[in-house]
Amino acid sequence: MFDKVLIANRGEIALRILRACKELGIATVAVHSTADADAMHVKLADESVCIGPPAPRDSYLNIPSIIAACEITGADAVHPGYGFLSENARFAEVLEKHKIAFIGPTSEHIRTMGDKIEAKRTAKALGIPVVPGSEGGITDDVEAKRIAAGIGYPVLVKAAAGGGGRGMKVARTEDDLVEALQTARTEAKAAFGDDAVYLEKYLEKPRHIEIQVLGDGQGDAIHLVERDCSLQRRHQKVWEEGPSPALNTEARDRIGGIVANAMKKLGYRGAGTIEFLYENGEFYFIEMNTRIQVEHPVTEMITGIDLVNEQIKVAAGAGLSVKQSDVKVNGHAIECRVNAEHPATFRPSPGLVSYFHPPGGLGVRVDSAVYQGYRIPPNYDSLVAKLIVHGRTRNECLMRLRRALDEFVVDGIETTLPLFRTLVRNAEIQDGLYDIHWLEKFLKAGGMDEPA
Ligand code: MV4
Repeated sequence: MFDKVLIANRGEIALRILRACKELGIATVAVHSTADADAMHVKLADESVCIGPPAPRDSYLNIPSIIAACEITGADAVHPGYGFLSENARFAEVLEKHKIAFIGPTSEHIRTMGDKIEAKRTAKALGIPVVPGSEGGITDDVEAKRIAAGIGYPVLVKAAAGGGGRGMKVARTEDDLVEALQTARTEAKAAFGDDAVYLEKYLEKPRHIEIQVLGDGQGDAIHLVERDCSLQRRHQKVWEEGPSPALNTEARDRIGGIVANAMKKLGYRGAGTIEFLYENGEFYFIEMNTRIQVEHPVTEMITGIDLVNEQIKVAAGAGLSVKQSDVKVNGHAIECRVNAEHPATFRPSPGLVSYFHPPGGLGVRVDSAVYQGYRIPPNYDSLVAKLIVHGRTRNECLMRLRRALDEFVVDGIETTLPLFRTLVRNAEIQDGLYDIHWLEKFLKAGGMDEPA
């Protein structure tokens, strides 16, 4: 096992990783920017190193500074958390060269899944159902028209280097297509320095369902059922839950089995998420994330498995501590991402948290690095807290979530708590009847507007 882990992240996920390390008896090193000198992860770690100024590219994304922090402190492993360097293949490669363990998959698997065309090709070859589309990149318009005619309109043009929805264009006719290709290529080149694009059948009203996996890197892998992340705004997840209200046991076991087998064949190491669109009873692979995700506690609450603990163990060369037959769905969990934003306009609201009272009680978990008197810096994401609630049934979970949201007090800044108090009382949400467009339509229709 590792002696000392450097946590190359900040905020609640840095605390989450710290906790897993402490339970394993591993010493921790926090790294921080000058804006984060007062951050909770710095206070709780055994050691800390300042790695640069507030701008992420000068600190949390600065590979030489982080490697230097490893050398200075003698850390033998790095946990990248999510965001920042978590899916940077070069970072994983540099660590491999320095004989420092990267708590995540191989740099090769990160690179493959980072290229969306390559990821789709790989998924298909591993027996995972994919969205019908071009077999690879699209280079000329004539070929694009031929492929689109074969798929049938509407089609979606996506950037190979994209993900998270950037550089996507819908084409409903052949005329649209020429323009969509042009715009997508230009945007992809500007955003990612790579103008490769591909085509897919556009699914009109899918749900976003993702399967959690764990692999030991030696040919064993398991799935830990799904999370439904359909409730998003501008490609930012807002509410995640598991199991999905849209799946039955048969569909869950079928797709879970396919995914686990694929990860065994790939020899995948660590935690990963296979993202699907789900429409009319069918699953369509879109992307794979090769990191721990923000919403991982949903899975932890319904399976009882500590995902970060498993990540650390497999990175150290130990096997998984759970078998597929140990994975049982117990009840239901919902996560609300409480952001420092106005609940209707989503305008960021950083600043001093003058009062902070998180909820508690049976089935309530709050993952947060915020404390009373903490000043949320304007330089990073606006996550204040993840409220994760568990119940024996979805109804019990909703009931408990209503209570927990009413108990939660954050003063001094605006938060999205009022949005969740509205959502948890909405009939369609209560019935689990929502797709990937539900939340944006709800907001556009004035769902969060002040009464006149
Ligand atoms: C799609 C799609 C419809 N059809 N692909 C958006 C982010 C990226 N990860 C994939 N995305 C989508 N891909 C096909 N073939 C619709 C979306 C999409 C979406 C997906 C998941 C959650 C929210 C979304 C919001 C808008 C569009």
